[in-house]
Amino acid sequence: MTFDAITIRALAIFASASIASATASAASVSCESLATLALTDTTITIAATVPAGTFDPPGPTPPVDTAACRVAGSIKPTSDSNIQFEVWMPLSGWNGKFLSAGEGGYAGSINYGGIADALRRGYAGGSTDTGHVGGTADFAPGHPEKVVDFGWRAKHLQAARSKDIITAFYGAPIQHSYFSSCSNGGRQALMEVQRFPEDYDGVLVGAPANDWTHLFAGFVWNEQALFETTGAYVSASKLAAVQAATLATCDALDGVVDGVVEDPRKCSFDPATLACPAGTDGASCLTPPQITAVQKIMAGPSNPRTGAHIFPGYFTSAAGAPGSWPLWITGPAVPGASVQAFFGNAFFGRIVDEIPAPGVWDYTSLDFDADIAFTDAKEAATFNATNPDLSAFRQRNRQGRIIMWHGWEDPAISALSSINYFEQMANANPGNRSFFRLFMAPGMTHCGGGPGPNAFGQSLAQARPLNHDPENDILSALERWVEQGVPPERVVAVKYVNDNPALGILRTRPLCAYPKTAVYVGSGSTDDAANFDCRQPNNGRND
Ligand SMILES: [Ca+2]
Repeated sequence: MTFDAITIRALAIFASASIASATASAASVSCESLATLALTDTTITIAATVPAGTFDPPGPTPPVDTAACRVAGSIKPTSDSNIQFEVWMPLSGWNGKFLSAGEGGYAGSINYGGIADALRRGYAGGSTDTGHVGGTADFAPGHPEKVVDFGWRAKHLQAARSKDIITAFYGAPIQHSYFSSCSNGGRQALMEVQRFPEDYDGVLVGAPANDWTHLFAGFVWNEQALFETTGAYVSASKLAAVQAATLATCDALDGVVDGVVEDPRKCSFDPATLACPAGTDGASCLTPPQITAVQKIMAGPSNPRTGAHIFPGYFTSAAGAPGSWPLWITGPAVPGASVQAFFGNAFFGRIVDEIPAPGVWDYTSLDFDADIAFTDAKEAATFNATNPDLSAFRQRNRQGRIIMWHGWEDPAISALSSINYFEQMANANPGNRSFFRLFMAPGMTHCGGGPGPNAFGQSLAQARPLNHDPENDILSALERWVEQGVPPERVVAVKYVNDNPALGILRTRPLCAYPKTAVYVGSGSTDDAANFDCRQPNNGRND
């Protein structure tokens, strides 16, 4: 045993956590020796040193550029389970911490991009396929245990085994564990907090799909709105007109004409103002069935018998942007082709109704009364992470901290869903401001993108290069909150020219801890975050 290793062991036992964190940065055993680690229900399949730049993940993800020990394994909590997971540990410069990635959509593959991001920040990083292969719901019919693995079990077991492996490799305790992800990954983060409050010290929750059954009902609601009535489909050119008309009505309400609506709840845009002259059609006007379709999408689904709202609708100030409504909501001019319709049809067809063959389920069959009740009774306990009682996470030995963020113009998961959950949580958790904060991003679409400032370190790809400043990097802000007790009041977001960091910064703007919003102070450039304050809205809660 080297002097360094002895020092590490001694510090782990006797010294403060912060000193150990700074010192325990190198391995205490060989990477390859981890192949024989005995872990519950787990088989280690790979334990190998990976030199920087030599592992090229499938798809567009670039090679992992940090030298690391790669451990892969399979966890089988049931006879039908096969949860593949990986944990990668930097060979040098470990920051003493674990950062789990999440997996978007229907998951089904290891998130190597998220692992690479964690390694670049000095973390041990991990991910799981959540128990099935491929980003569809094809795994589900006849495999209820695999559905549970995807719903919540895999992420917990991945966290537990990853911690076991990291501790064995470095021979030192993990100082802090974090989770950062978006969309289904945001749902995973809230699920972990609600079911397994000891798994993470801090979670970064992006645009969560946490009200899963109702969100997916909304996907089919939009499909019906666009395709059940002849001529209701809304083309991309018409959506560009909807966006322009929305901005003409509402852009200036926040005091700055910048193509972004700071709080779209204050914008009352009526698509009927774009009506084509009676009996005509055109590229930038709406026919009566199209007006009805846009109104339905803006309203969101409701129960036809009781009128009860099922899920919030969508805003329109970025409706024409390429990655916005045309991708997620309207899609090509056939049913089942938008991203929402793909996800919605697969959920109700393959998971709820367990139809053995894909593509059979009829989207027109969904009834927003009995079918939603049936779906909730069968699936909500597995998929929904909507429990507002976070007292176990808030009151754990080391108080847990949550930062949630959401793009106001999200075309996949309505931003109002996160606000609804935040308000429910606030009512259920007195003192919530001490452990849970929400940051809304005006003009941002799903997990990034859109006309608003949309890069604030929510993933390393959406951070300023090599910048780990908690003032403009939201993961660093979470670390500072957990480790130093400094709550985040604002995080400066960047809008790059054409969303390309290589082309330079167009604008910076603070994202404010909800319900505060960014207000222009009245002098200086409106492209500079320094000229904005975070202020309480006149009618907002003052906490
Ligand atoms: Ca504006």
